[in-house]
Amino acid sequence: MKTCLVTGGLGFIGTNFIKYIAANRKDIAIINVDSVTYAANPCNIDEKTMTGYKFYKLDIANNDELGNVFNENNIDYVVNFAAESHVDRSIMNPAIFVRTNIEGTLNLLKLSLEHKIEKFLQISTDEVYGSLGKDGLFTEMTPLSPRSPYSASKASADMLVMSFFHTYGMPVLTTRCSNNYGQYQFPEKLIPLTIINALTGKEIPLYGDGKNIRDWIYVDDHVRGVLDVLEKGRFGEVYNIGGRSEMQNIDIITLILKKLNKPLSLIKYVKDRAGHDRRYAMDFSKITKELRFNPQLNLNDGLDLTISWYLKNEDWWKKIISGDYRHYYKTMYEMR
Ligand code: NAD
Ligand code: TDX
Repeated sequence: MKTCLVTGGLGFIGTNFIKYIAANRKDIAIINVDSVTYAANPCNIDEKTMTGYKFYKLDIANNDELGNVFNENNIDYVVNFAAESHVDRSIMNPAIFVRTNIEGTLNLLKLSLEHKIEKFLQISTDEVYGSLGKDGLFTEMTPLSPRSPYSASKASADMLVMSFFHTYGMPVLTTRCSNNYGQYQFPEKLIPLTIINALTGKEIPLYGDGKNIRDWIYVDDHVRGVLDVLEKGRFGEVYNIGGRSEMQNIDIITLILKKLNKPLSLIKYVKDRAGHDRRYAMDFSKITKELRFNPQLNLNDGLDLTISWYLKNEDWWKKIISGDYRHYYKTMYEMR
């Protein structure tokens, strides 16, 4: 039996990772550390269905509190999902991104080193590579060139992680993934925002000319890739994970509206995001060759599953749009 400390396990991808482990790896017990920000949902995880599960509500940047978690448990693996994750918010308030994404990661690294954990996996993003033009793909060799406060904080964390490998010989791994979508995603991100606005008859703000491109991956595929890297990855290596599903924002919104049988007149072109990265696209041949990873779901089928989840789980998102965190559902366009 291994014990895995997952941070940010009440957020979108962390939730899906924990559920995947619970369903597929009876030999891994989960300790979930999450400070429960607006992006978390304590109802996501049903503790009764999980063997050996423990939850701690705390900030990963808090040395004493996180230190207690390491002292109280025999931790084998650390997987760091916890982050401030929304680019628009980083433009308005970068300081919290530095605190959680950089200082929090450093704290986690120091404690992991002190407690000689077996593996440390940092969950990073394609955004650390910057922005692509019409052609080309990001490889693991692409120089880091972050352009938003969010991606700068994630790139800094990645470099700290690598520094612990080179300086202290710590057993670290890094994954960098493209844009995720699927169940449990907070509706500040493009796909759930589009679905929920369409269902509630609200305008869908489309930034700039709407032709920015993202490479979409269904969250189940991402978490499978994360587990592959945790179990079989080589220390000190970075693994790109992508969906092989590039699409312009205007096209993805149009597709969702058509699937929901809603009018395209809901789309509202608005002022562009500052420093808006034009295109992300991943070369993930390394993880495919080394670990035999490939995404299984195409974008069309993944969107069908996602839409049907949001249709079936109205309670989940209605609590967000009308509850304590409703002001976070206001799009950044409405806030600026
Ligand atoms: P999310 O915003 O949905 O969830 C983040 C979680 O971290 C929340 O539960 C929040 O409460 C928790 N958290 C925030 N600050 C914390 C702190 N100081 N201490 C403890 N917990 C804290 O994010 P997500 O979309 O699930 O992303 C998870 C990770 O994956 C992030 O590191 C992100 O950079 C990375 N990533 C996300 C995407 C994507 O498309 N969403 C793509 C690639 C990489
Ligand atoms: O209202 C919107 N209108 C719009 O046109 C929103 C919220 C977004 N957009 C555009 C901006 C992007 O080009 O849609 C695209 C996707 O935007 P987001 O959902 O905000 O994601 P992005 O900025 O691409 O970053 C995401 O993927 C990489 C995650 O938020 C990051 O955590 C991850 O690292």
